[in-house]
Amino acid sequence: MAIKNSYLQGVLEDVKKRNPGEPEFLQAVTEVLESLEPVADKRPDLIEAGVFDCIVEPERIIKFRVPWMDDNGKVHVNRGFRIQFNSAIGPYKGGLRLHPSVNESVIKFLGFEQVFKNSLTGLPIGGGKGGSDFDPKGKSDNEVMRFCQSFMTELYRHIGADTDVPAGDIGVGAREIGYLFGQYKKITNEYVGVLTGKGLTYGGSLARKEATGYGLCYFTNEMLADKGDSFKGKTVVISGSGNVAIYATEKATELGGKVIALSDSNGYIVDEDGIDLDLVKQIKEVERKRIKEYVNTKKNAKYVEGCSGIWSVKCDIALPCATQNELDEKAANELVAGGCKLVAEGANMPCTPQAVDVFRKNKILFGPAKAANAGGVATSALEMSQNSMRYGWSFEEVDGKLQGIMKSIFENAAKAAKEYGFEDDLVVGANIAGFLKVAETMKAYGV
Ligand code: NDP
Ligand code: 2IT
Repeated sequence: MAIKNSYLQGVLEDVKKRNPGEPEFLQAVTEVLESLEPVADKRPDLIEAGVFDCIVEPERIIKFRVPWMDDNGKVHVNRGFRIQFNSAIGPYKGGLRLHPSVNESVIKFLGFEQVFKNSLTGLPIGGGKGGSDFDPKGKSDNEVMRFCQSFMTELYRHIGADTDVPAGDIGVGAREIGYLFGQYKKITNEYVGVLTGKGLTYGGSLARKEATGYGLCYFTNEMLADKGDSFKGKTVVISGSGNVAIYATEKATELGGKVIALSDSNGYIVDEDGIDLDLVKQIKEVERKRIKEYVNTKKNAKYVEGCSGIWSVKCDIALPCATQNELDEKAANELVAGGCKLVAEGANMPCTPQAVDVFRKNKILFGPAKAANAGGVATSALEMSQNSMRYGWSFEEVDGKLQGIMKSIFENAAKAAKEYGFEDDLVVGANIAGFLKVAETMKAYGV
């Protein structure tokens, strides 16, 4: 889809000029602007108010040095980021990623996507993202603790329960959130909901750990139900084996699907009997080992080196839950050839634009990340609500709200797609529905 609207073409040209060498950010902006073309055509008032120009520029970029000492007394220096992208509809909200591939482009693309995703949840949260090029793999608990403490020693001055509320993402789970929250509390002498994904003994919400994976399956279930279908009897392939992949596997199985493959960045496992999730949790959550360990216990399963091959495994439903651009055109064609009927994104931007084109051409049902994986941040917003009330809901209450939120995200995205002449195109629908709430608010505030 090339942009024809000359105004939007100009906005995109400016973004390209201003952000050279940032391919992930440009990819995310291009996709959103392409799908906002019908809005730009219909709403000259938003153009006049400068909304399109403002929405592609982060409100604030914070970049800082993170020095820390390893167990041998050697000093290391990483780079930290927090990008406060848009606070029109609520405090900046979004995860922190710890991975060696983190740079400004990656955090900017994630922050930009977060603005629209958070709007889709219907809850009062703006968009932000942060992280560092620190690699937690192979580090001791003490090294991770020292890194997190150093990271928070700078970050604390920029965040706050009503200002900016970080959470987890790749490489950041309960352990890291614990160290980060402990340091925040120590520095500020305040016990407030400044992070989400917290442990259950210090203000965390029940069901937050499960929320992204569960939400992805609730969303997928809505896509299927809309076509008179369900998870029952479907074969499912899920990439990754982290937080999102594990709880997507749990819910897909509960809903009647059979998950037969999982991966990590080294390779993938196939278990035609259906993945033994207790074993995966033991390997990944408890022992923090590689997914290939699975075949040491499960002799009927196989392990294949290289993670991209997972998309050649025949399935009805594919849920990419690892990282950006992990599913390209070749992989999309393999999925189509294998009879796959639905792809929904648990990771952020896991499918390349060329892969999405393949799905469109072959009428594969496609659930974009902003809508399909919004359950995690939605439940983070529910954690913020509970912290403000100094109260906690039961697992069932939170899970019930999550189900309602995923259903309404699906309905709103489907409705917007239809209204703007792109029926069944949830990419266009999610982008338009997410954009409009933020755009109307930005217009209301004036320049
Ligand atoms: P985890 O760190 O728990 O797990 C990440 C998984 O993805 C691991 O299996 C990891 O393998 C794999 N992975 C990471 N980077 C790469 C890479 N470059 N190539 C191949 N595999 C890779 O992270 P999450 O499960 O939390 O996050 C997964 C995705 O979901 C991310 O895109 C994240 O942004 C998105 N997301 C997360 C939410 C959350 O609440 N946690 C909410 C919404 C979206 P390895 O161990 O080998 O690195
Ligand atoms: O990409 C995402 O939505 C997340 N990593 C979750 C963010 C959050 O604030 O819970």
